[in-house]
Amino acid sequence: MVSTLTPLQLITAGSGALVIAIWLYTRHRSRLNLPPGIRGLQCFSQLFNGKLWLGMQDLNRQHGDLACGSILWVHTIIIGSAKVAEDLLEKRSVNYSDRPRSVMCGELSGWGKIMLLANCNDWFRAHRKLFAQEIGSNSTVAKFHRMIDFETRRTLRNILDDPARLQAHIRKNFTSIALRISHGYVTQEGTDPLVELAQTANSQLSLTSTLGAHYVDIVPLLKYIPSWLPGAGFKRKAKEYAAVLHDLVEIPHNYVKSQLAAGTALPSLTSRILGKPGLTDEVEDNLKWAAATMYQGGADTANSVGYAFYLAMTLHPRVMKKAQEELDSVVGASRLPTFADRPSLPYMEALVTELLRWHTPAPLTIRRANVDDEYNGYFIPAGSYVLVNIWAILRDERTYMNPLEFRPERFLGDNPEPHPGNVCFGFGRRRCPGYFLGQSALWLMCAQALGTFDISKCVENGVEITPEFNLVGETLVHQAPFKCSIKPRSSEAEALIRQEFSLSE
Ligand code: HEM
Ligand SMILES: *[C@@H]1O[C@H](CO)[C@@H](O)[C@H](O)[C@H]1NC(C)=O
Ligand SMILES: *[C@@H]1O[C@H](CO)[C@@H](O)[C@H](O)[C@H]1NC(C)=O
Ligand SMILES: CC(=O)N[C@H]1CO[C@H](CO)[C@@H](O)[C@@H]1O
Repeated sequence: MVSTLTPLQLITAGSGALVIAIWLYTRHRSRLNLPPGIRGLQCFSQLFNGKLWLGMQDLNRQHGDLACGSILWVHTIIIGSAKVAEDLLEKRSVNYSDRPRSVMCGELSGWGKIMLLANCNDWFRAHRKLFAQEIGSNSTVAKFHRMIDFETRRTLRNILDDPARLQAHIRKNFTSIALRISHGYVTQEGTDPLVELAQTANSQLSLTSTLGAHYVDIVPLLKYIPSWLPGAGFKRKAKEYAAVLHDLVEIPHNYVKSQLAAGTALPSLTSRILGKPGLTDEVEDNLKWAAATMYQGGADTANSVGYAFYLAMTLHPRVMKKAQEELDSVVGASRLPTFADRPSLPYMEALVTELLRWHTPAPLTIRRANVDDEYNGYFIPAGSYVLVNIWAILRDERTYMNPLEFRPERFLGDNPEPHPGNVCFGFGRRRCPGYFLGQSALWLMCAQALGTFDISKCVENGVEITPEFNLVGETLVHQAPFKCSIKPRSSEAEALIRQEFSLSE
């Protein structure tokens, strides 16, 4: 029978079958119940009208905690509550732990080897494991307490001497802590080349990873166009970014190698693994990228919160005084608070907790749905982007009373509100691996700052300046630069900051 069909008939029959198959498939899909929401250009303009997290919050308010939208033509699921985020990203984490394909950042600029952008493969697991061994719990972080203390004092001294450069000092400090742990590198006084490098790399990461900012992320085939063509500027940019990333990975790694050869290496993640017998190229490559991730990842998030702390204190003198009263009664004025005081300072603890709720350095996290899934009767197609609005969850009136207020008391007493830690560091198997380190380092920085400084609004020409809460940036955000006054609380406090403190006991 078949042999009697002409080629034309065959083609006609074949395309007829294809049309039917597509029709059946789309009919099946459109019957599946997508979450409520909007799509197309309307969605795009709502989402990208200013700050992405604000547009997303509007969408969730209109359509519920599981809404759907699209970023250009990629189907996007938008999550606006901790419950839905936990149900999907934690309980079903096998299927929601990959990141979307990122051509500009991950492939062309080379960032795909950094844990933040890697998919959940062996490479990723090896990195998570290195992080977990090094800083994955309170007890592993405890061995760094003295170093954190040392570095924090250095920062306070710098802030005291030059308060106008507050943001730079804080950035330098957290980068210094991370570099000590990852590479045993002690930053120089003043401008340090590795701190500058991390800063440059981080701003490039933020630029390239912004959703929808590069056509090549939407049309991956564009990555093959030659770089000399007009319109291929992104390829030349990517090359420039890749060179910076190469330095970020290689320079500190080679530094440790030369220190090891000279017998002067300080203990660190890198020196520990490099010193092991039987090191393979594969392990070394893994180590190099994991250590760079630690130094780069630690640099920008914690310092963003540290800088916001000074804004919170400037705007909320009542909270600052209350924390200082607690410090004065528990620690006294003759020494700086240390980690040993932490359990006896509940108000200080609540203050840092509130800081993590009030200011989120990473307002969103983004994943990719690996497989078709269903949640509460709604269909989630494989390949969708899954965005969680961390920022909105932490200021949701259903969870936090008067969420815009900075009020540490919400975490004290018999009926405390939920700790933001389960949200602000992300979810499931991708939860921030700097969770313990970040919280410890922040706590000490806040406690020592309040032990020694009065932070207040600054007065210029007789006019008091009230700074504003204003997040700037895309994937990683910071408070916009603001002015405040930072003065030692007393000459005794100033002497404490200037006191010699040696790293060895
Ligand atoms: C207080 C400060 C910090 C906050 C609020 C924070 C927050 C976050 C968030 C929300 C994520 C995304 C998680 C997700 O996708 O669910 C993340 C990922 C990450 N953070 Fe942090 N972080 C902080 C400090 C740190 C520090 C100190 C380090 C490094 C030492 C670090 C390294 C990383 C890395 C490497 C990732 C990528 C993890 C992955 O994709 O699997 N973070 N962080
Ligand atoms: C993940 O997806 C697979 C394949 O669809 C499914 O069998 C499995 O139940 C899912 N796992 C979870 C935890 O949802
Ligand atoms: C880690 O230490 C902090 C501060 O002392 C404490 O609040 C927290 O519960 C500890 N976390 C774990 C998992 O032990
Ligand atoms: C730990 C550390 O490096 N502290 C730094 C904090 O910031 C100041 C100002 O940039 C640095 O000079 C300190 O060295």
